[in-house]
Amino acid sequence: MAGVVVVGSQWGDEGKGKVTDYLAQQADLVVRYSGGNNAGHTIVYDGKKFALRLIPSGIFTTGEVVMGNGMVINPKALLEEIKYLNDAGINTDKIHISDRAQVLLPYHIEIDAMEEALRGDAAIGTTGRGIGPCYVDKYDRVGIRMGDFINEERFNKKLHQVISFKKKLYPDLKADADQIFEEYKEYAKVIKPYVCDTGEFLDEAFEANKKVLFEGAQGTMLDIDYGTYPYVTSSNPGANGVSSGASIGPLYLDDVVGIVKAYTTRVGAGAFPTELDGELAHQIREAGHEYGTVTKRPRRVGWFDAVVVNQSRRMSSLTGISLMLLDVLTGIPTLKLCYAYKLDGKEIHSLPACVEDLERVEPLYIELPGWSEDISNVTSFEELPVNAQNYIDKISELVHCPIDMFSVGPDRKQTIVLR
Ligand code: 2SA
Ligand code: MG
Repeated sequence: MAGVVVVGSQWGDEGKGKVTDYLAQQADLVVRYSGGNNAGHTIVYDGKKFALRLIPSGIFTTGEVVMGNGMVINPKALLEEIKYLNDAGINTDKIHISDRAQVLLPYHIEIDAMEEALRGDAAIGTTGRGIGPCYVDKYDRVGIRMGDFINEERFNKKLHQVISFKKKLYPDLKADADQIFEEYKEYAKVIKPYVCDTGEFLDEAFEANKKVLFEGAQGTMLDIDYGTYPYVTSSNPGANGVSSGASIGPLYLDDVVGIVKAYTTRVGAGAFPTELDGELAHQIREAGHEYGTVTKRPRRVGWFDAVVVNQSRRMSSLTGISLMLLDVLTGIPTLKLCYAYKLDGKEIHSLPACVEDLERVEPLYIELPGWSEDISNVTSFEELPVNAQNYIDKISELVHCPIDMFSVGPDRKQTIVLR
């Protein structure tokens, strides 16, 4: 392997942290290329559970990680996370932060809240971490990048410029440039040694035959271009985002592993064709601990949607799938898999572009018998009850992609590799 990508292939929270941690055992470097501290990656390391938001999960394994230019980085949150890791005895000296990454500052968080309130019924249900407004600044070319941030004079100048610009657009904005500068210039001093040209760093790593793992955040259905717009995040979380978000060419990538749950979840608003409610939804939510890592919001749950995962396969060139949380389905007598949608009397196999249409689709299901045996200790595909084997095989067939591994619990030992 040279470059391998791990991507969430539903709406996020598929268990990427766990798979990254597993695959990082064969890697030299782990790279994040999109998003910010809206992500919540849960990893069990040394018997302890850790939740990471910004720092790539590979920190536990390779120790050396990159935060790419495609990210939006809240300096305060980053330093809190570094402290959290150091307090647990994890070394963080080998974090490389792109000098081109956008710096997420308090006014982004303020604007995120203002805009969500203004949207009223059409609120997106953002994580409230300022992610969208920070990307807006990037594309509006008024963002402050890490390279500016660590130079006190430039940071001061750009911060004052952008805040006075923003106050003309948002007259109610309370952000105070002097106050932010005084607080954040201290964070910049601590962050400075980590900042470099990570594009060049990665190129050298590839030249030296290092193995590089790219860790996606969120999931492909939250992709700004091809997700369930406008109920999406503001970046490209799929493998389609790696090249731009890590500043490397697309030919470095050998494999793309799509992480999917054995069912579906979504947090925040937006259409969700296979959504369940009532007792079954409750049962899956509790068995799968389906609450947001960052915001603790209960996640919406539903049946496995092959239309969604197939679209993700297409967008990310998935070479294999890692099927997570299979154990959560134990005890459900009949399992449903959505293989297509019906819209205006026609069977369709991809998501319609307009959210209004996605809200109208009728999911078409096949039903498979479930299993009731405890599967949390199986160590091979063959040890699974035959109904669980059939369920996995059917998913592979419906999404046109081989299954690389499946998981039956949070521990590293509960990940079973098939190929
Ligand atoms: P934002 O804050 O602008 O990125 O929100 C836009 C939409 O993207 C969704 N989103 C997420 N969905 C699932 N998991 C995410 N990460 C956290 C987690 C979320 C949490 O791992 O649990 O703790 O609530 C994540 N981040 C963004 C979000 O719900 C909006 O629909
Ligand atoms: Mg998560």
